[in-house]
Amino acid sequence: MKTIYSENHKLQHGDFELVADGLVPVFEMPRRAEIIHARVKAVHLGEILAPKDFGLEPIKRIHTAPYVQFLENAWNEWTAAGHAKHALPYTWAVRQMNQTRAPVAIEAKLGFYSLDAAAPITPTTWQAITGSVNVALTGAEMVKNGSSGVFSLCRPPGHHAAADYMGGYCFFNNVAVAAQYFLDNGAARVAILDIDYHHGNGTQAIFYDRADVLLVNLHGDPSVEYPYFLGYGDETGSGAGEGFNINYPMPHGTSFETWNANLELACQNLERYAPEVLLVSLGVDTFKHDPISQFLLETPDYLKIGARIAKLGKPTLFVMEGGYAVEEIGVNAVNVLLGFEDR
Ligand code: SP5
Ligand code: ZN
Repeated sequence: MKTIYSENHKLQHGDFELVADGLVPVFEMPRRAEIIHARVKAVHLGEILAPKDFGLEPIKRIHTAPYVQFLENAWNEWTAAGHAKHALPYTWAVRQMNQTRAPVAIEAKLGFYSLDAAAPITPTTWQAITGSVNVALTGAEMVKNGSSGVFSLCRPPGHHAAADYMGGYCFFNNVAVAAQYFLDNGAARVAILDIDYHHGNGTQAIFYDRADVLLVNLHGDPSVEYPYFLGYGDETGSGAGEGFNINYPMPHGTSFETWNANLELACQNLERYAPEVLLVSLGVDTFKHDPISQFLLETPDYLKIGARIAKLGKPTLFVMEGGYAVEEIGVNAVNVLLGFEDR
């Protein structure tokens, strides 16, 4: 399997994120992608290619123009407003507040276009996030052209980002942009399987009323787990999209046995939908030693996951999402790919 990778991911390196305990050093760090990259090389997974530049048009098929412009200009506006440290939001437009009138002050825009304070904007965030989308799109183009499986080693991740907000370490929704790319280049039915520990709220929000993308999510129960406000089992899609969103929330402490039973149900739904192409939001924060997560999957389990996905028999684009047990992230993520290839 070929891997798409860009050194540009290193241009996203926040200092702090805001969690329940206050500001803590970022969990989503460059070393994550470097460890995965090293593992891809160590097991000779296949050729490693640099991404092509697809420009902003494919991004704007998913994200609103004001949001893209906000991200492009955020650092300059932030410094022009007299700030020097990395930009984090701290005021949000909740419920009865106006959620349609975009504010002018950069401090306000940060809150307007975010769901939390875990997506720090640094001087070089823009290059890193456009690079990450290009990694996904380059993999998508290769799958479109006939590859049976490609690994887009995206960083930063994307599945928490919606059409017009960032959060959860995500800025652009790489997997959603790639899914739309397939639809814009001849596919009629696309499926996304999201196996990151956290619910892919951004991907769900983007495709919720659409029937051309089946989204299946396996994740921690949102009543007790981030992103908290989306990801329940009764969220099944709306309008034309009714039935095309499937959630499998699971409690803290879920073992591989239980998780795998839900993967089996997820795969049966994918088989019924019969997509032309499958995208996998590949997070390995389901690992039992992940520092921010509460599932109990072990390293060999990831081989079995890859093998089950391969059984679907679809051209497959793997898009890297989360995983914060940094020293083990390479072996765990690449095990999914090795399992897919029956190695
Ligand atoms: C892409 C992805 O996996 N994003 C995850 C964002 C999770 N943000 C919430 C982090 C909560 C951290 N809780 C700290 C517990 C440390 N003991
Ligand atoms: Zn995650």
